[in-house]
Amino acid sequence: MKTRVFLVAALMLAALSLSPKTFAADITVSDAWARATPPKAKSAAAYLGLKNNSGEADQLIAVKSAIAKKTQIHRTSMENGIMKMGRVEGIDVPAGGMAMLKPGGHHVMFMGLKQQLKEGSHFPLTLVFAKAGEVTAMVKVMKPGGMGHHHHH
Ligand SMILES: [Cu+2]
Repeated sequence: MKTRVFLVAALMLAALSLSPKTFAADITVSDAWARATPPKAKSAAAYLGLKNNSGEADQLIAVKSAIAKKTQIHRTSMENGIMKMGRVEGIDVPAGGMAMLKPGGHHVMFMGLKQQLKEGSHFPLTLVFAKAGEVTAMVKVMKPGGMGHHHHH
């Protein structure tokens, strides 16, 4: 009898672990852009909007790209009037809601750039979500703007 109960439990677990795929959270990426860099820049940042079309909260948990040695999720914040930034574990995307990565807030950080980001070019960026899995977006490289400098700490 014990074996049968165990088997039923195992089947239920199997069904549960399949459900994230069956009911995949649908994430839409909008306006992905990065600022053009000077020829020998070591780092760059990208910004984008995330829309969660599902009824389940999701979270951006990792970012991947081929343009840099390291690609991380960062957040810029003001501390005693000084702009700082650091790595964050993830960004929540509420059910039916949005998350914005924009200058002065969350951004995707490329460290150890392998190539110059030239205005008008595009590169792929893979976003990894806790529930929706991997979503690849094309990032458009825009004119270097007048936004403030990034300071590493
Ligand atoms: Cu950063």
